[in-house]
Amino acid sequence: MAKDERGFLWGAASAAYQVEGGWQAGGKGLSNWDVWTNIDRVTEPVSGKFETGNVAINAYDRTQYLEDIALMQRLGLDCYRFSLSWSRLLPDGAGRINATGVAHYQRFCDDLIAAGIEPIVTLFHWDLPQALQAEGGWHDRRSVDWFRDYARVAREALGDRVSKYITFNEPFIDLFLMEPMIAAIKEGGAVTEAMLGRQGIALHHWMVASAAVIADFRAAGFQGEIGLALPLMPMLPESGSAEDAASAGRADAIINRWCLDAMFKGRYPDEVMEIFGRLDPAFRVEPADFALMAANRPDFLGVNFYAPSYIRSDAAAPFGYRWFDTNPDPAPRAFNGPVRPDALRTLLERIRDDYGNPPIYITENGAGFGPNDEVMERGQVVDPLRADYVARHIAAALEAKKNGVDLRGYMVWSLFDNFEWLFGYARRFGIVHVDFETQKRTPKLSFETYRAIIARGVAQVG
Ligand code: GCO
Repeated sequence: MAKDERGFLWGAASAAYQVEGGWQAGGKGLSNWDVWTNIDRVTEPVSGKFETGNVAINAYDRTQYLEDIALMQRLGLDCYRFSLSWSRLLPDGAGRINATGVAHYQRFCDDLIAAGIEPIVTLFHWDLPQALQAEGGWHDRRSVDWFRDYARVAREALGDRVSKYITFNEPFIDLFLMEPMIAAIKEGGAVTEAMLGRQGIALHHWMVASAAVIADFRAAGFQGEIGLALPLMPMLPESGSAEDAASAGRADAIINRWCLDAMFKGRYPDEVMEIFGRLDPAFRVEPADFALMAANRPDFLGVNFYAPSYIRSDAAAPFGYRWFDTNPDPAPRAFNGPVRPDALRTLLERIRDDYGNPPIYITENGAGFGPNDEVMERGQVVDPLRADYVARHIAAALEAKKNGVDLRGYMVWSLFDNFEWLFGYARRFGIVHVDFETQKRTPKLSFETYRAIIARGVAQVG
């Protein structure tokens, strides 16, 4: 039961590979990230260190996670978003079900529910069973069926414990940032436009698989809500030039509208069809694929928002623009970009206007800052920049809600410091500090800030 008077859900988000650890515990199979970190050592070139999610923050361990759930209760959370490790449920990717993995997630959900916290499950947050990766992963159209089978196993395992699912987390970031960077690290080269062109095929498979699973869930009588979580970034031209404006439009089509159009309009933007059709002849969209998407609109959109992105035209760069590394904004900068809560409000209002005002959960929002962003003071971790970031983004989101956006909840990224992918443990996003040597948790100032906001509820904005 939501504690907020209008049913608004206050939550926090995480992902299996970033928190669970227990990489070989309880019959779990290997995932692509287990291999990339332990064998290919992909964190070294980026973070300067060999780091893995083998232990992470030990969230697979029940003694540990019960302590963590107690912190969630103290914070006042209504919901906790986490992802399932596919290779924990199906160690070989398909076929044999691992009963220990099933029991783990059942018990974790039961423990959350007993604490009054609703589990929100992400089916795929980037860790694919290695057996499937070796078969070609998401580039193989069979991945649609692999994902459908896995999603069915997950749904049947969790039963009525879970009434909100997210099929995929952040198609664009995983497929266009992480995977190409990892390929470039392994091959010792740079990310090329041809590599990105090929990723379009994988993204198409995600969108088909998502629509297929939504159809499957409904056909099986699932009564809850099922959606996707997208990384949405307002694309701001770096200058007033016509080239930068055109590039920002193109970036918006690829990064934002591609998946939004798929979800809510059952098609892809013309620019996407043109660019990806040209880059790779294997990029094929069957008419039936669009029909499937159109017939299976998600129940909600999960918005992952960190920062807007500045776009600079550059004929030599993939798709003719650079992004992420350009930032003329005078606003302070967090790890993921300039701190611009106004851009969150504008984004939410744009979705309201362009996509028929769908129900929205903010499924991730948070900030990683540099090494000096938080200091230990008398046993407390003081992180004023993150506290301010969270408070201002919530205020902006509630402003949008007041302006008619159908906003149903807010989940902070993240409750705990954790394994930040290629950056290893060097980037901290938690509102709870984790000592990665001892696993000791220490709530930060931002935890207290968020706790006070939750206690006041949505009524705090008009
Ligand atoms: C994401 C990633 C998270 C990151 C977070 C901070 O969904 O973007 O899923 O796993 O940790 O975004 O960069």
